[in-house]
Amino acid sequence: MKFSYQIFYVFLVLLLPSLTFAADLTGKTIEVNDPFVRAVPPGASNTALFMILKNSGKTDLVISEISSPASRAAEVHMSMHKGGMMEMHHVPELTIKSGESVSFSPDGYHIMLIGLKNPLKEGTIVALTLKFKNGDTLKIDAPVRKLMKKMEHRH
Ligand SMILES: [Cu+2]
Repeated sequence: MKFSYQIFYVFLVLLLPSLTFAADLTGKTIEVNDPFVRAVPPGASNTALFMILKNSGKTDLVISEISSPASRAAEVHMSMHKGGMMEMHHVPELTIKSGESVSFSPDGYHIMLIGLKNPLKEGTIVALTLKFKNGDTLKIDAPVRKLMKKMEHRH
Protein backbone atom coordinates (compact mmCIF):
# COMPACT_ATOMS: atom_id res chain seq x y z
CA MET A 1 0.00 0.00 0.00
CA LYS A 2 2.72 2.42 0.98
CA PHE A 3 4.58 1.77 -2.25
CA SER A 4 1.67 2.61 -4.56
CA TYR A 5 0.98 5.71 -2.54
CA GLN A 6 4.53 6.87 -3.21
CA ILE A 7 4.10 6.28 -6.93
CA PHE A 8 0.92 8.32 -6.85
CA TYR A 9 2.80 11.13 -5.11
CA VAL A 10 5.54 11.10 -7.74
CA PHE A 11 2.91 11.36 -10.46
CA LEU A 12 1.33 14.32 -8.74
CA VAL A 13 4.64 16.13 -8.47
CA LEU A 14 5.34 15.50 -12.13
CA LEU A 15 1.91 16.62 -13.23
CA LEU A 16 1.44 19.68 -11.06
CA PRO A 17 3.75 22.13 -12.82
CA SER A 18 1.99 21.75 -16.17
CA LEU A 19 -1.44 21.93 -14.56
CA THR A 20 -0.54 25.01 -12.58
CA PHE A 21 1.14 27.06 -15.25
CA ALA A 22 -0.91 26.40 -18.38
CA ALA A 23 -3.98 28.61 -18.41
CA ASP A 24 -6.80 29.33 -20.78
CA LEU A 25 -6.52 33.08 -21.35
CA THR A 26 -9.85 33.37 -23.17
CA GLY A 27 -11.62 36.42 -21.76
CA LYS A 28 -8.71 37.13 -19.43
CA THR A 29 -5.37 38.87 -19.83
CA ILE A 30 -5.43 39.05 -23.58
CA GLU A 31 -7.98 41.12 -25.48
CA VAL A 32 -9.18 40.05 -28.91
CA ASN A 33 -10.56 42.90 -31.00
CA ASP A 34 -12.59 42.55 -34.17
CA PRO A 35 -11.47 39.09 -35.30
CA PHE A 36 -12.67 38.05 -38.74
CA VAL A 37 -11.79 35.62 -41.49
CA ARG A 38 -11.61 36.89 -45.04
CA ALA A 39 -14.36 35.42 -47.20
CA VAL A 40 -12.94 33.57 -50.21
CA PRO A 41 -14.62 32.06 -53.31
CA PRO A 42 -15.65 28.40 -53.07
CA GLY A 43 -12.74 26.15 -53.97
CA ALA A 44 -10.11 28.48 -52.50
CA SER A 45 -7.72 26.47 -50.40
CA ASN A 46 -6.40 29.22 -48.13
CA THR A 47 -7.59 32.35 -46.40
CA ALA A 48 -6.45 34.64 -43.61
CA LEU A 49 -7.71 35.75 -40.22
CA PHE A 50 -7.32 39.34 -39.05
CA MET A 51 -7.71 40.91 -35.60
CA ILE A 52 -5.97 42.97 -32.97
CA LEU A 53 -4.52 41.20 -29.94
CA LYS A 54 -3.70 43.17 -26.83
CA ASN A 55 -1.65 41.61 -24.07
CA SER A 56 -2.89 43.25 -20.88
CA GLY A 57 -1.11 40.69 -18.71
CA LYS A 58 2.19 41.12 -16.90
CA THR A 59 4.23 38.70 -18.98
CA ASP A 60 5.16 38.63 -22.65
CA LEU A 61 3.35 35.98 -24.68
CA VAL A 62 4.86 34.08 -27.57
CA ILE A 63 2.48 32.52 -30.08
CA SER A 64 4.01 29.17 -30.94
CA GLU A 65 1.17 27.03 -32.29
CA ILE A 66 -2.19 27.66 -33.92
CA SER A 67 -4.96 25.29 -34.82
CA SER A 68 -8.43 25.52 -36.30
CA PRO A 69 -10.98 22.85 -37.17
CA ALA A 70 -11.60 24.85 -40.39
CA SER A 71 -8.22 24.14 -41.98
CA ARG A 72 -5.47 21.58 -42.18
CA ALA A 73 -2.95 24.04 -40.73
CA ALA A 74 -2.78 27.57 -39.35
CA GLU A 75 0.32 29.74 -39.14
CA VAL A 76 1.36 33.28 -38.36
CA HIS A 77 2.52 34.94 -41.58
CA MET A 78 4.06 38.30 -42.34
CA SER A 79 3.36 40.11 -45.60
CA MET A 80 6.15 42.17 -47.04
CA HIS A 81 6.81 44.18 -50.18
CA LYS A 82 9.65 42.85 -52.28
CA GLY A 83 10.43 44.37 -55.65
CA GLY A 84 6.85 45.59 -56.09
CA MET A 85 5.43 42.19 -55.14
CA MET A 86 3.66 41.14 -51.98
CA GLU A 87 5.42 38.20 -50.38
CA MET A 88 4.64 36.42 -47.20
CA HIS A 89 6.64 34.26 -44.92
CA HIS A 90 5.94 32.06 -41.94
CA VAL A 91 6.69 33.49 -38.49
CA PRO A 92 7.25 30.47 -36.22
CA GLU A 93 7.16 32.51 -33.01
CA LEU A 94 5.50 35.88 -32.59
CA THR A 95 5.93 37.78 -29.32
CA ILE A 96 3.20 40.02 -27.95
CA LYS A 97 4.89 42.06 -25.26
CA SER A 98 3.17 42.81 -21.96
CA GLY A 99 1.01 45.92 -22.38
CA GLU A 100 1.35 45.95 -26.16
CA SER A 101 -0.88 45.13 -29.11
CA VAL A 102 -0.23 43.32 -32.35
CA SER A 103 -2.39 43.97 -35.42
CA PHE A 104 -3.11 41.18 -37.82
CA SER A 105 -4.01 42.92 -41.07
CA PRO A 106 -3.74 42.40 -44.83
CA ASP A 107 -0.53 44.47 -44.89
CA GLY A 108 1.34 42.78 -42.08
CA TYR A 109 0.95 39.90 -39.74
CA HIS A 110 -1.99 37.61 -40.40
CA ILE A 111 -3.09 34.15 -39.38
CA MET A 112 -2.99 32.01 -42.50
CA LEU A 113 -5.55 29.23 -42.66
CA ILE A 114 -4.00 26.65 -44.95
CA GLY A 115 -5.96 23.86 -46.59
CA LEU A 116 -9.57 24.83 -45.92
CA LYS A 117 -11.70 21.79 -45.25
CA ASN A 118 -15.00 23.37 -46.33
CA PRO A 119 -16.00 26.49 -48.26
CA LEU A 120 -16.34 29.39 -45.81
CA LYS A 121 -19.62 31.21 -46.27
CA GLU A 122 -20.03 34.74 -44.96
CA GLY A 123 -21.34 34.64 -41.43
CA THR A 124 -19.82 31.25 -40.59
CA ILE A 125 -17.91 31.28 -37.31
CA VAL A 126 -14.37 29.95 -37.47
CA ALA A 127 -12.86 28.69 -34.21
CA LEU A 128 -9.16 29.19 -33.64
CA THR A 129 -6.92 28.16 -30.77
CA LEU A 130 -3.66 29.95 -30.15
CA LYS A 131 -1.08 28.20 -28.05
CA PHE A 132 1.62 30.20 -26.37
CA LYS A 133 5.13 29.05 -25.59
CA ASN A 134 4.41 28.95 -21.85
CA GLY A 135 1.53 26.51 -22.44
CA ASP A 136 -1.28 29.06 -22.12
CA THR A 137 -4.04 28.96 -24.69
CA LEU A 138 -6.51 31.43 -26.16
CA LYS A 139 -9.70 30.55 -28.02
CA ILE A 140 -11.04 32.88 -30.67
CA ASP A 141 -14.30 32.78 -32.62
CA ALA A 142 -14.05 34.76 -35.83
CA PRO A 143 -16.90 35.38 -38.26
CA VAL A 144 -16.27 35.10 -41.98
CA ARG A 145 -16.76 38.36 -43.85
CA LYS A 146 -15.64 40.22 -46.93
CA LEU A 147 -12.59 42.41 -46.73
CA MET A 148 -13.75 46.02 -46.84
CA LYS A 149 -12.66 48.00 -49.89
CA LYS A 150 -10.76 50.59 -47.89
CA MET A 151 -8.64 47.83 -46.38
CA GLU A 152 -7.75 46.29 -49.69
CA HIS A 153 -4.24 46.65 -50.88
CA ARG A 154 -3.69 49.16 -53.69
CA HIS A 155 -0.79 50.85 -55.40
CU1 LIG B 1 -0.15 34.30 -45.47
